[in-house]
Amino acid sequence: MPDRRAETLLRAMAAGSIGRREFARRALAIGVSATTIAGWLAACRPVGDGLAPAARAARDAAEALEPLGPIEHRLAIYNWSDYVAPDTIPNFAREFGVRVTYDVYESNEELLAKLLAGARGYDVVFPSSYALSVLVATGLAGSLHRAYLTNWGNVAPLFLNPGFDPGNAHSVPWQWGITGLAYRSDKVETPESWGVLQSRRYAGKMTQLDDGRDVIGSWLRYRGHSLNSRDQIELAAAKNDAISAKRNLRAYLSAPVKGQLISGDVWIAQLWNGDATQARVEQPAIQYAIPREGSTIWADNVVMPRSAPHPRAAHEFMNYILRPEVGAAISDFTGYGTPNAKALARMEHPVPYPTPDQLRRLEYQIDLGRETAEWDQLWTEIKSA
Ligand code: N2P
Repeated sequence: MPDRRAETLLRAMAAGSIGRREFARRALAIGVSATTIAGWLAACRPVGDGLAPAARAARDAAEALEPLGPIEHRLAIYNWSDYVAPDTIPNFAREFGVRVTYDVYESNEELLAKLLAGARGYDVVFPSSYALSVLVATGLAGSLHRAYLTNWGNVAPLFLNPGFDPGNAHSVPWQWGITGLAYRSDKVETPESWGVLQSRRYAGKMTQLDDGRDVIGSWLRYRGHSLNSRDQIELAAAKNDAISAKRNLRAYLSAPVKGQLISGDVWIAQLWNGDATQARVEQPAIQYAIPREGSTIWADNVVMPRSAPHPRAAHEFMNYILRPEVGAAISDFTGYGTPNAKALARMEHPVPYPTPDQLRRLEYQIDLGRETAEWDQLWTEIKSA
């Protein structure tokens, strides 16, 4: 259940005394996760900006028909760290005569906090599916003009029309990946199970992601449950497991753990597969395993905030990254999977889509609705234990 402050915010939104965006901004400020906010916004109709779905679809379609002006001379990008090839941006800047600024973040919460606080300067951002749901529900995601995305046909059908953005009205698929364990094969045996994090054997040399969904999800899978569980008993067990692993962990750390894996300060890290691949370039002993109990598969997206100051440049950028050779270079560098079928065919180190057998062990994180407040509470308790 939401705590008292969250309850007050929910009531205020339901009564109409604060808007959905203000609600999301304040909820994030008191520590409610993006997943939970997405769930609450979805549960509290009317959706989005107060418009009925049909009216919103009509507005989006009208917006999308309005032609954009000529390309602006600037583009402001806000992306996860280490999530683009080194030459992607300089090549775009040179070819299109655009000056690009590039800022980075480490989590969906960081991205949402910035946009919900009213930052208006960004032209393209890269939310995961549940963070995109928040941007759409709060009216912060701009509508895309498909007419300018002439390379749209390169997207593999599997990534089209996702449940979190019907018709891809607001998003272009960017990269997909998996959450598993990166490890130093010169220091430890292949970690076959999430249980390795609970063993004292490598105490102080292990990390988990700084991400409640991934941490609690790993411990749910460990006991054979769905990583989208809403079951009180399963969640309580996951919390206990997470806390018993915590005494062995050096930190909760996301992409920046790469440096510590390379230096040997960390031997086993819960990490996203592409970041592990990047680390392996510098330290060949770094390998990657999906624990036998299973894990997460996820997809991130390119989105233009509605307030983007340079919408034409944003569209040209999206169209540019959809080129086969550009998409291939991005995924060859990031180590992630490309949703671009034509790019996949050109990659030097393609990440194949998981086999049906692997897919049986992988789950997409779904929106947990109102129940995810419980998850936030658990994550707070784990972190402060
Ligand atoms: C960036 C990896 C981001 C993936 N280094 C998490 N969705």
